[in-house]
Amino acid sequence: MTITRYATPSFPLRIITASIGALALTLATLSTAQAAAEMPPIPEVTGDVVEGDGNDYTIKFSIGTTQSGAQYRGLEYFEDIVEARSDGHIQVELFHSAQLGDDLQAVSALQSGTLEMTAPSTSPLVNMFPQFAVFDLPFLFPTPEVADEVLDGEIGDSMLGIASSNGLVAIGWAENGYRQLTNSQAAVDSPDDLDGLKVRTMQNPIHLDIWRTLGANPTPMSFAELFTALEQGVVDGQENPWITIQSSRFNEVQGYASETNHVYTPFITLVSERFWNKLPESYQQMLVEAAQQMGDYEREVSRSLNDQIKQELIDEGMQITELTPEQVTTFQESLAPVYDNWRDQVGGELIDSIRATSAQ
Ligand code: TK8
Repeated sequence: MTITRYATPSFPLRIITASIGALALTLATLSTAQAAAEMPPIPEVTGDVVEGDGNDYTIKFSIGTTQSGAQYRGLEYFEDIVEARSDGHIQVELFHSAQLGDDLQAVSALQSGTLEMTAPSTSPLVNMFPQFAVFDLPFLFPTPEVADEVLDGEIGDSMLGIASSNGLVAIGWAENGYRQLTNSQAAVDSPDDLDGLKVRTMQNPIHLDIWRTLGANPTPMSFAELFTALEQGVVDGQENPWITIQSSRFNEVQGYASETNHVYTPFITLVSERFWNKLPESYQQMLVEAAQQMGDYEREVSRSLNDQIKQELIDEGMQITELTPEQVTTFQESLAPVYDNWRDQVGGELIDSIRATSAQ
């Protein structure tokens, strides 16, 4: 299913479109319109028109999250910037909800040159880029500001360099955000409540270790299969940021959530190297700037919506457990073995330098 983005998203137009489609599409469209109404407005495009090489280019940009999330909103800004600053010589086409493949499939499509851009979570890429594992360690980033300092500083820059290999060019960071646990069984406020709970994790060994250590029964799975797996009871629970929980409608099949904030996940903005090498340098530079602006804006959207969305989920009937500081400490202490298991592989110095950033 390809959804064309209208130049000026218009509510009535979307409704007309939806009425020919299925009810599910109507509901998705309505929730898009509602969520969009509360998002910080897409900024004006700044920066000059950039001279290219006279050729026209098309960027297909695919993501795994839905059209009503913060990530897609960021992509709309990216599209505005790139089309305006290339004076229309670069056209950007947006694809959401893993229409062109989940995180791993989209990355391999970049490598083979059949897709130009994607922005996956770092976690499923950890086999390719072991350095990304630092973002999977529990409770390492106490605030979004610490995450920003790491991503936008030397550590983040060096990781973009590392990820610019294997047919990929990494040009920026955005955020998926702090992850919260949801499940269909019962309220969770301590690791004891997790005993045997079947929890879907991202395809990542540290995440598996986290949930095993807490006593749950974790299963790695692509995000694209998750809603169905929850609906059919293949798994009891999953964990994702509030905005993803709402925009993927997980609350329709998950009655309970706990505000664990256990892991902060970035999105990394990737370009196919094959495509990159065709572009004149002026366009390459402009894409880097656009990715930076998209990342700043997307983080603003994601953060400004967090509390609002948590409240909306409560209003829609989800039972949300907020943990006391003591309960958070219990989770942190239970997860100490995960640090013992991974410290050497992830790099003790790296972990310590992030902790030092946090302490400032
Ligand atoms: C979207 C994924 C997703 C991630 C996951 O493509 O798999 O749970 O949090 O948002 O990257």
